[in-house]
Amino acid sequence: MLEVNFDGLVGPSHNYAGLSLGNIASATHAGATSSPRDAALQGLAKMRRMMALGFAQGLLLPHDRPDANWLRQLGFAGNDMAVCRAAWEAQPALLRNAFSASAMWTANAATVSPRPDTVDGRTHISVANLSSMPHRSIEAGQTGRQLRLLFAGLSGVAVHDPLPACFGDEGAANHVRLCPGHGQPGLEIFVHGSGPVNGFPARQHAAASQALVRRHRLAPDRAILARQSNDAIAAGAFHNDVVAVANETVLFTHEQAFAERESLYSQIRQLMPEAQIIEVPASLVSLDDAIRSYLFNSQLVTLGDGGMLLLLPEEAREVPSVAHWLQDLVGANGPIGQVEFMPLRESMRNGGGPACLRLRVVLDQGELAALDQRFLLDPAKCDALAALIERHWPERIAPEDIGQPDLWRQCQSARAALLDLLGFGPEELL
Ligand code: SUG
Repeated sequence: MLEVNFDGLVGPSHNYAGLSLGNIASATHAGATSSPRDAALQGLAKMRRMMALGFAQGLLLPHDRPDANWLRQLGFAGNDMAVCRAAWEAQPALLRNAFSASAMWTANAATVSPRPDTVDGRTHISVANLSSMPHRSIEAGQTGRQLRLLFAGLSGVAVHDPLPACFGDEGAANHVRLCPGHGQPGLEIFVHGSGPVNGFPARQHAAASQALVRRHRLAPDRAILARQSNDAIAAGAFHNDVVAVANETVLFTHEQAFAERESLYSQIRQLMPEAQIIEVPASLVSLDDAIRSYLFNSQLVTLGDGGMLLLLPEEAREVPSVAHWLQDLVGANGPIGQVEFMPLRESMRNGGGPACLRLRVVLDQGELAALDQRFLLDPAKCDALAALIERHWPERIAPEDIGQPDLWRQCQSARAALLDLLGFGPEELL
């Protein structure tokens, strides 16, 4: 079996509205001017790089923004433009939420338990409710529709509705899978926070993780619940994938990622003796440096020759402690033999690194062929997407632009052109 990444294509409304409490990059860049076109091209370049490395690559589509239906639920009436105008006049914050392109971070779209891990032999996928942040809570409906279309031809895949909103669930960003190989039974670690910590919310609730273990039909020896350390949340690790990442047998983590880490490590070693834990000590890379550089928000993948590559954001080599540590990592002759850096600055400024931008799904070749192929990429489709983005995506969005009807129209028509290019009917994803 193989692991396929589904990256979120950055939508035309990408902007810096400072909407995510506890996400330091989002707060730091609030009010800055964004470049949606660059953002989408940077994300697409990462997808192309993964394909060049030999991996199958898919995408999930930007959601309809501004989301006039959400504003209608809040009592604004009229056609889309009237609703947006009324919201902007009455409460601009509501329109900013309805305008967010946050669906690009597909690590938060859903949690995936591949079939080798489940008692019923089905792959279970739960759409995340993202209920901790208003702008992200809007995503679940359109995400669910895309995932249902994507997997419609696969009888062995169950796509579940989001959990009730009182149990905050942020998807795969708080889920770590260790396994001897993608197609072999693995060990799934569900990470939650308990908080708030220093005013920052714990976005993944323990009760949500427990519910996912049950509905995904994971046997007791295939699932562990782990708590994020309060230090990590306080330092800005609003999701566990900001301080840990795994691939096959390797867990790559910061020393301060987990509460009670020794007991977690011993549970992992007991249930999966092959596990290799690469822990970065706080004495060499502080939690602040880890979060600033997004060292752990990387894609860790196994290449054709069996060696592992860590695909990092460029920011990781700009932080001296991290750059030194990476040099030692590559020189150490351990499982991670190569590192590579990608420019993803636009997404990074909202707290989204390489790992945030992708949802991982384990499939076999037959299942890959049975997916809705419109969500899969090849080089020609990438070229066509790049040309479409150049033509339709706004070059920049300043905070005051968010109230402009011309921009709302441009975002709608850019997305319509995208759906048309990929062969989706206008109503199919709504
Ligand atoms: O949910 N940022 C996202 C970043 C998500 C990163 N995902 C993972 N770690 N997997 C968030 O905090 C900022 C939007 C704004 O402020 O305009 C935002 O939503």
